[in-house]
Amino acid sequence: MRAFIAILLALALAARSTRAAAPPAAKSAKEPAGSCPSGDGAACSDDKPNFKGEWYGEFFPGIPKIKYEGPDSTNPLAFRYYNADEVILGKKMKDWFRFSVAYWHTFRGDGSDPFGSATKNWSWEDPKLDPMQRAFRAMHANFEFLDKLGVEFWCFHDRDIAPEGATLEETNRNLDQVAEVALELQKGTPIRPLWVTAQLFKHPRYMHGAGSSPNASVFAYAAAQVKKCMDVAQLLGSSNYLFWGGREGYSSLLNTDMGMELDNLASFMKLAVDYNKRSGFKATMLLEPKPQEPTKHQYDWDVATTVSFLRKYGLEGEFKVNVECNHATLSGHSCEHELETARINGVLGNIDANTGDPQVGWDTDEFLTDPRECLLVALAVVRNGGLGVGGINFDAKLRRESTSPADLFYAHIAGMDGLARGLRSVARLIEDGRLDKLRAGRYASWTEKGGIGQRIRSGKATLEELEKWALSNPDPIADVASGSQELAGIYLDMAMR
Ligand code: XLS
Ligand code: NI
Ligand code: NI
Repeated sequence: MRAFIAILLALALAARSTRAAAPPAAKSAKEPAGSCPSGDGAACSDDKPNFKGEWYGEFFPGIPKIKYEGPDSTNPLAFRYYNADEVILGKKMKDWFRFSVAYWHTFRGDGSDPFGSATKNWSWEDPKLDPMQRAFRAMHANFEFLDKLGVEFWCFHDRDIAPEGATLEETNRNLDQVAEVALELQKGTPIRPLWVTAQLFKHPRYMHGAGSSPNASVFAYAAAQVKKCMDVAQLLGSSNYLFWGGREGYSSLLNTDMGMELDNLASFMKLAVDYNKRSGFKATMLLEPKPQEPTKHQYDWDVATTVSFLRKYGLEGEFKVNVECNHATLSGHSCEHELETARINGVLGNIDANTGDPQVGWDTDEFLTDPRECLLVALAVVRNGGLGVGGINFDAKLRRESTSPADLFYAHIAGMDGLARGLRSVARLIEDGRLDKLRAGRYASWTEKGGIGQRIRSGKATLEELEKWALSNPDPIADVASGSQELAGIYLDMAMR
């Protein structure tokens, strides 16, 4: 009877969640029966072994492991371009990208916005359960999702995985308990966190910032939170530790001592860098620039500003940057610009792959799927020789109106396929070679043997010498060639398929 009810529930859920595009429903009664959405966990308790008394069933019933089926596939629950183990430009696709799922958007995002409440009824967020039970369930859902999607990394804030308690001690205990579940679930799998970060922006204590707070006790509390978060990240084997300056910025300069706030923020970073070394964590430290939102001005405005901050405070070499495409456009740049700025400064460490909406002026965190943008992001990754221990995190969420569990799969498949398609285009572009040639050709006078360009680049030329050179040579106008930007565009277009 129990099993029968569970099957009915699963079927009802599968039907409700697949109205739009119909993924295959659970095939037989022998398969794990389903998602048991509403605290009726007991009904499913026979389906899979319990972990520490916690029930879990299948959160995505009817969704198979996502496979590569090639560009002609008409199955929306398959990859058309992403083929994890296929070697492109000397490296497996999965190693070029090191895709990662953002825990906060995918498992804790409820669709609420300033004008409306939650729209998603995820089975792991059953309101009848207490916050810790929900936290355990969400973690199980995460591992099922990663396994089915074929993704080996995930990113999280400490407060995404475990709720705050009444005291810091209790909060830390909550975090330890959920981390223990994650540790258990990752055993025997390649799944690890890509980066971990402390959420230093939601609680009202951080309303004026954390590391840049005008209040020293808030700084100290935030430092304690970072230490604990780094310990958890180390326990789970995260390769990177990230800072995004949620509220590190200001709303008005009238009441802000910007110099002091920046000095303090740098001390905050130094404490973390020091602990990273002493604790043996040895993660790659990342800083994620963003120009505004939630504050009017965020201190890590863009990559160039962030690099200048790091240099001013002697932190160069200690941090890389995490470029988020939607943040790039908010700062008035293209994602391509931010990636290139990071690359030429030797600090491109990770990418939060997402995009904004051309008509909406904030961080809408949409999945990046535009073929041209995807090509440019993939090109930046290839030019950088990969992302090392970094990767591509989907800091992106479903639209508020997308409420089916299957939508989480469609969104990630589209994001992964978009970049995979971009990478395939990059391979064609490089093989064709004409774009590289066009670009290099524009700088030929700098590399010409014995030419004035080489002399200048050697750093030995003087103004007097150059004056003499200019007086004894014809006007360079005869040498100034076309930039052929339109032709460059055609080469790019030809590679895009
Ligand atoms: C917000 C940021 C945030 C960071 C992690 O805009 O993108 O999600 O990636 O704190
Ligand atoms: Ni981000
Ligand atoms: Ni963002």
